[in-house]
Amino acid sequence: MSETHPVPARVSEGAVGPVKSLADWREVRQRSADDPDGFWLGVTKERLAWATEPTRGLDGSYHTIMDGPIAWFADGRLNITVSCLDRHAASQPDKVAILWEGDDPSEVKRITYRELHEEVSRAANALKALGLQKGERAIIYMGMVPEAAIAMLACARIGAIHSVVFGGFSAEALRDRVRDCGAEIVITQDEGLRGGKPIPLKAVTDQALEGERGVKKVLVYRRTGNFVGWTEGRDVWWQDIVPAQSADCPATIVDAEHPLFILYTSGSTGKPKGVVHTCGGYLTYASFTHATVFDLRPDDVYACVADVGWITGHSYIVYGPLANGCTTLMFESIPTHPDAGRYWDMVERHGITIFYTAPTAIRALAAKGDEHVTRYDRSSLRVLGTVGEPINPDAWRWYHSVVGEGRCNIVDTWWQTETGGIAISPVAPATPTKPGSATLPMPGIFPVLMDAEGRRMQGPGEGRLCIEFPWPGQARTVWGDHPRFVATYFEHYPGMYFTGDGCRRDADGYHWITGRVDDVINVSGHRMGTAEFESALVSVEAVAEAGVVGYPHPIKGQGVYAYIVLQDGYTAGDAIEAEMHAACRTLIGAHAKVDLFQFVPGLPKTRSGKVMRRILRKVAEGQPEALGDTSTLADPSVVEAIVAGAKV
Ligand code: 7RM
Repeated sequence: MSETHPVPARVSEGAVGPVKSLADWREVRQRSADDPDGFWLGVTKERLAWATEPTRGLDGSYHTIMDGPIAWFADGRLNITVSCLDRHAASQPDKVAILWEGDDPSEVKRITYRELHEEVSRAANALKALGLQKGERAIIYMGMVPEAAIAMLACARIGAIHSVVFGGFSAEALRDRVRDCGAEIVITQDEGLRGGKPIPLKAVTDQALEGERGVKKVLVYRRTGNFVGWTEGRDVWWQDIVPAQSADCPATIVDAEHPLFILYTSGSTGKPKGVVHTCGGYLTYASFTHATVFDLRPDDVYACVADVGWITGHSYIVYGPLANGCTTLMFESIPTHPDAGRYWDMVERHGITIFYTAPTAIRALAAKGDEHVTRYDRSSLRVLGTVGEPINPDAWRWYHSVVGEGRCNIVDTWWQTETGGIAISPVAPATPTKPGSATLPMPGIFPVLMDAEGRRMQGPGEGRLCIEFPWPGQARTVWGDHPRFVATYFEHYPGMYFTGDGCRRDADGYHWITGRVDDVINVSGHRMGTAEFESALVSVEAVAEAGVVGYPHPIKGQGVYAYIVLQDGYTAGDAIEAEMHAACRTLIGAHAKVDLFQFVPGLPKTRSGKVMRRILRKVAEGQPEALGDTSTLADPSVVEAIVAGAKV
């Protein structure tokens, strides 16, 4: 695999970002290695507006992390909305901050930095009026309306901590998160709108909050105007309270390490973790990586079509772009509404220069035919980004040659909710690319591959991806459970952060992410725990046991394969499958759908009763011949039945 694409001239010429060439990349990385404290202090003072500038870089280390979180810039004080709003409202008040495209392409809103600053201030005053205080939590359960970003920033303005819950999550999932973070308030909307279909956000919120006494207020943005249920004394219309507030809200200055947000993410247990990011370090890293990777230029029209419910939306729709004073697009709809040309229609209409999406969307659109792309003018594009899962070389080449006509660099950005921002990625004007490779680490990121014996690997090879040294954007803890944070990320390989991913490094030092090595599956870029599926499935009365694994899926990246053991007296069939689908939808959300069910007489277990997931995976991957050592199985006949009845 030596296919290498040089950086197109149009991308390298006129670069303005912190890293303009490969030589720059080497030099900046070297500085970040030689003096991490000095390097990041320099970056943050240059990029952010501090109320009190920090003099300290990193406090703590991975060796002391069990005693408490690391800290960056600990003696600095700031309010991150000053960096995102006030300074741009002063220096470029009429520049469009948020360019919003509604579900219907004719619905476009342009919110300038001056307007955004005012609207966030009003919303922040409204939150105060509703009783929300510094350090308290607000759940944001919304679709892709500008008010979702405004709500995030309004929380930050008053030092409150937000937790955005993706609008596809069910009432149960929402309730779990409300409880786990102890939210005082939920901010939602009457309904979302996607692909012409209403999403019942308020109705789900009502269901989630039934019997919950902790949530005092529900702030509801009216989007569709359809009828919704109402709890007097608790529910307040956004339109009734926000516009009436003063457009002046002094920013609450907080310590650098004050939490900015909690974002729940799936891991190998059934209970999602509330990953905590803090103000100073997170915004420094989001801003730096956004400017560096995309080589952000003053007149760029930047579009990341993710959802604010995921980390990509936090770092690369809201916080990074606004910190950098750029025009950021918010897209309410789906890539195929009204047809598969929607993205490229937007590129033409808005003159988008940087476009950032997920491999699953690229594959789905490639399958619809090139004419949906080629009928629009894409000459404004300079950088094309992808994130969320490994991109297969064919989809990469389609993105590069059909969408970008070879004129753009592709940035395959590897990162995680926990890393806060892009960690391994090409730098648009600097890095020659190879289809399918996330290429090289960002300044300040020091990846290490570990072999099966827990030894550090040198040179080319494949192993488990760890990162050796802290960086400002990384998660600090799991909300309410620091021991779990330590156990999940820092105990596998002492002295290192363990990512949960496998990775190959080639002779050029390029990184090729091979996927998760833990029990996390990645369906269309949505990260879900197999244990979450299993617990939903066994909630169905007929189901005795469930074993869930991922398998390769041509569009979604991974599909969900569920092995089901029924209770005695039940027979497999459509009725039970329908019940199981309903359980996943109710307990997790609409995006959690099992693709294949296989009814089996039992799960393959060791004599000590541990499910041998490797066997379930191999069969689902269509490689029953590669089962490996099955000598520790309690009942080998189970495996024969599984292989014989395989669905792939
Ligand atoms: C940003 C985000 C994280 C997991 C991560 C990987 C996978 C993300 C890439 C990728 C290969 C990429 N956060 N992943 N980006 N795999 N190449 N460019 O997705 O927390 O939701 O997921 O996603 O497995 O561990 S996330």
